[in-house]
Amino acid sequence: MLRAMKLQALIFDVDGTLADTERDGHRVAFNAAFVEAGLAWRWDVARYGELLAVTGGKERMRFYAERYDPVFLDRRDADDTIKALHTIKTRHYLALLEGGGIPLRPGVARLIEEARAAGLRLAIATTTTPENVTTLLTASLAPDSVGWFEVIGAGDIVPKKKPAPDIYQWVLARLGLPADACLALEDSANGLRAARGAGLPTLITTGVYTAGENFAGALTVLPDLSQTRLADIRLMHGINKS
Ligand code: XBP
Ligand code: MG
Repeated sequence: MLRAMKLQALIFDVDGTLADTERDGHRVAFNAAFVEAGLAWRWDVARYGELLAVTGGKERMRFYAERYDPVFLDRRDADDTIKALHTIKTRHYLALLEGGGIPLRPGVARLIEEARAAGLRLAIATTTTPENVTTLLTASLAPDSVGWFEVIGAGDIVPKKKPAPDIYQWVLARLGLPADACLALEDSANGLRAARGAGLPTLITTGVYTAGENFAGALTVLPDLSQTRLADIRLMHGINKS
C-alpha cells in the first residue's frame, strides 16, 4: 500500500545515528567524571554496552548504582551527586567534541545537504543533553548548522525519555506535521520504539552497540547511510509497511 502523505521532514536521532558518540565519546567522558569525582566506578566497553539499555546519562548512572553499587543510593545526596557527576561528564564530553574528536557517520552530511537542497524540513529528537547536540553539529557538520534544524528536541525537555515516544511527539507538535509526513532516522531498539510509538516511519542505521538489536517495525535496517540517497528514502517512505 502506498503512503498517502508526501515526505516533508526528516527527524534525526543523535547518538549512534548522526555520529558514533557512545563508546569513544560519552563512555570516556563518564569515566573522566568518575575519576575527577574520586569515584571508583569505571565503565569498560562491554559494561557500557549493557548500560546503554537505559537512555539518559543521569538515568544510566542510577541504573549502574542499582546494579553494581547499591550502597551509593543509600546516600541522602545520591540524586544531587548524580546531577553533579553528569555536569562534570558533560564538560568532558563537550571538550571531546570541541576537539573535533567525533566525526559524523558515513553519508550523514551528504543526506542532510540533499534534504536541504530539496527543501525538506529537518529536526532532531534525542535523549542527550541539548548542548551536546549543538556542539556536535557546530564541530562536526558546519559552524552554522544548528540553524538548519527547525526543531531540536533534546534531553530533559520531556518527562519520559526513549523508548517512550515523548521526545518525538514533542518534535512533531512543534513541526506541526503529522507523523506520516515525516521519517525518523535511528540507531537503537529504544529509539525505534520511541519513533514508532509516535507513529513515525523509521529508518535504522545500526551501530557498534546496536547491531544485534530487534528492529521489527523499521522501514529498513542499514549498516550506515553511505549508499543511501534522498531518492531512496523518499521511495522507502512512500511504501507504507506499518
Ligand atoms: C543517547 C542517550 C544519551 C547519551 C548520553 O541518546 O541515551 O543519554 O548516551 O548523553 P540518543 P547524556 O540516541 O537519543 O541521541 O549523558 O547527555 O544523556
Ligand atoms: Mg541513538
